[in-house]
Amino acid sequence: MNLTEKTVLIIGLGRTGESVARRVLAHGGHVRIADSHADTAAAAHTQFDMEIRSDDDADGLLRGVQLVIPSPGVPATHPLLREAVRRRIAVQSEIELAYRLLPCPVVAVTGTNGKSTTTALLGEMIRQSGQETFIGGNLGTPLIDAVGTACAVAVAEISSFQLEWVEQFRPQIGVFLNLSEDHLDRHGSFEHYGRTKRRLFAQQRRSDWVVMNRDDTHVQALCQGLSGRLFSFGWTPVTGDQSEGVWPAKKELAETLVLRHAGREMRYAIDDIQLRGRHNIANVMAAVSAATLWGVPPAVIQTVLASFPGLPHRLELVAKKNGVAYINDSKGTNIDAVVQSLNSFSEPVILLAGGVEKGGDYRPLREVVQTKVKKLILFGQAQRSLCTALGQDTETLLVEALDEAVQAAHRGARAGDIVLLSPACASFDQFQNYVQRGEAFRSYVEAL
Ligand code: UMA
Repeated sequence: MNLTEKTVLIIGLGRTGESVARRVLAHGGHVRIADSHADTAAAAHTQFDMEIRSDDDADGLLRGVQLVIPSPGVPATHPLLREAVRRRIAVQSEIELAYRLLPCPVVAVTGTNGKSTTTALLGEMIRQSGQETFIGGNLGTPLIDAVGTACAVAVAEISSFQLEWVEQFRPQIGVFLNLSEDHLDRHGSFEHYGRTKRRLFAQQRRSDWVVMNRDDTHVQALCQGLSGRLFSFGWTPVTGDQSEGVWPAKKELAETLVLRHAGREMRYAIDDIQLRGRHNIANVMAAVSAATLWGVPPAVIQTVLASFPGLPHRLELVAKKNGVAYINDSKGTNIDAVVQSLNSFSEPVILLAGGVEKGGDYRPLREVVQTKVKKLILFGQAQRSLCTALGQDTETLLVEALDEAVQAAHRGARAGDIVLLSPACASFDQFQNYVQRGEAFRSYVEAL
């Protein structure tokens, strides 16, 4: 892809926008930036010597532009994008541009939950096998930052937002973890959300791999008709002599993973992994599958499994005070993630939830709230709808903000309880992102 002397309009100057701008400039292109919060964006990027304009002057912004790169947070309904499409100006997501500029292959992970953990674990397995490995994407470091590095492979977490404007993006291995309701405010319907995720695999060829969750009926349906070869993971053994796949040797208390591939059967011990919960066993199966297909030696896979500490803001123990464990699961931003997190505990849970709604139905939380949650503390914009959906299922308290929620949880907790921040919502009413929310939780807990 030749960017020399091309004028590129970047919409949104966050992490992605800044990385794209630097890359376009490095390739000899001209950059124009539009942001709906131009002043805030400019203040956050003072080291960035470039004009940042408000996004309301479509004509002026699009004049002479050959390529538009929207940041992931910019919806396809954005007037600038609509106008760019009307004028037949090329629109590409950051991952599409990155893919076209990258000299190395991409391994990509998508799904509703578990993407970051699986990406980090898989990336670490490949890295420890001796290959220079970029690990990033939606995880935090934009994929385009891999361009210009010496990496031999890029392992990337890919969100549905990033898949809205892809054309040629083609991972050699694509992992499809699961699909449940999320981001309906952006995608409009569950069907559209699923179809958008499927775009990750659309350009794959017969030589590529689709690692898929065979227990997830949505994933199964969306994998029909793909060109890549299917390799599946799930809770029950694959049957038939020729069958390939991964499964745990014990169903509930999984202790070993069995992997069958290319006429060989391998076993991996998973008793001592530090990742908590059944959902993480599925993430581990996905990572082990993709690592095997990439050619990582079994001994390396086993070593990484035993030492991987998990990621911050995902069922992260931040403190234990008076026998009460305080767990930061700020990345639990949708309903299914909270169900999975609650199912990881046998102890009574005081659940802290709330924030900005994403258009999902909270009712699937009811059963697990009834059985696991001794007290529900709700904060932020979504507290009323959460209370309407779940308030009758357990003792419920409404507070304004997270700091009050932590203090109320502390007052109501007894030794042996879990205080869990797993909000089921986005963070943007009171925080910049889930990371800032998780850090705030940690500091409120430390101050108790
Ligand atoms: N902006 C506009 N107009 C809009 C929307 C945003 O101008 O309509 C501007 C904002 O004013 C701001 C900038 O765009 O200045 C922010 O861009 P962004 O929201 O795309 O955020 P980035 O900082 O570029 O971060 C993005 C991902 N954010 C989103 O998808 C919302 C990050 O994922 C990702 O880590 C990062 O790129 C690097 O790849 C976050 C996320 O919440 C963690 N992702 C969702 C999720 O995991 O559920 C998909």
